[in-house]
Amino acid sequence: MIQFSKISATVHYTPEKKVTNDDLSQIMDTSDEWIRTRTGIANRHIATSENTSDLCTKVAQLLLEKSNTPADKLDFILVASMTPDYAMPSTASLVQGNIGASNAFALDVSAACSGFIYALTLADKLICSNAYRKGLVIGGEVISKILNWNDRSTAVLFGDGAGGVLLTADKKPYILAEELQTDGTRWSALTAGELPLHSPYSPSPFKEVNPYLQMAGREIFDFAIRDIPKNIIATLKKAKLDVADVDYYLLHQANVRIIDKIAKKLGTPRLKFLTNIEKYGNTSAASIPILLDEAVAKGTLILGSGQKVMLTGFGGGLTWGSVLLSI
Ligand code: B82
Repeated sequence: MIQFSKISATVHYTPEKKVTNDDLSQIMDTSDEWIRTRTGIANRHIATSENTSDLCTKVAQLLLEKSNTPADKLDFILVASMTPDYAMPSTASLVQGNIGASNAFALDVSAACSGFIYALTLADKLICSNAYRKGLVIGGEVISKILNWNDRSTAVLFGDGAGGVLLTADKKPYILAEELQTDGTRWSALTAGELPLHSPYSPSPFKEVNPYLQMAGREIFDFAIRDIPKNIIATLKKAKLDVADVDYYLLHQANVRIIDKIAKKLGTPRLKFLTNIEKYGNTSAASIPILLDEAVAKGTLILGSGQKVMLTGFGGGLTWGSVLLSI
């Protein structure tokens, strides 16, 4: 029997500590007005003791509880993150061990803010191959640990959090189309955590590297506005659907101005673009699953309703991509 994949549960989890723009203005030269008008951000959650695997483990446990799924029934766990606990083992391995998913293989997907979209596409293909039936796809980040807290141009933009979905096999397709893209020639516009050579056999002095997140703001802003509408159109074309056929657009929450401009370029009502950047800031790979779960919790999106939903991520790599759902 041919099988397809379906999102059967959504959850999210954020660390308890909330940090407002006013809180940040106490520790750096910034203001609520500056942050809000340029980005749409008012608040973010910052991890004080939990690492990325802790946030992702919480999401995994909540997904199992919500769907009444025993951990040993999972076939795979994919974690999308650019802020893993370790370079090795993967964050997904830590999650697999923590929840006792003894029959699941686990791996991380490294595609920055597009990570959840990349992981969801791979998970869909795993299930559509007929080899696997059930898996978790989680996006989780503790970006606060890679931020330069002395750089007000980046430190105010990001937040910590995690979100995820349970993907299960079904007779009919819920994922209608996917379109993933990468342009590795533009990688230097958005980077974090270079691991430099330092063996006795490499030339000294060793290269000095910036361990923190750095971004060429204008360059990536222009990338988002130019390349994302094209990607959305290409995804729709694959499903033989039009911009107007989509009920809701859930874009990576990088900056509210990016969302305004993409809505305008597509000629779609801005109301169709859900946002929660105000509450969470930019949570990278976690932004789309957090937004998705909040929309489901609010009743804006109803699992099993057939609403058409476009999920679109974009970020470091450069990577970008969309998944079109009949949710
Ligand atoms: S910005 O460069 O400072 N800017 C745009 C010109 C001010 C309005 C800026 C800010 Br502030 C916040 C986000 C971006 C941005 O373009 N972000 C991204 C673009 C593409 C892919 C990912 C991101 C991201 O931040 O995750 C620019």
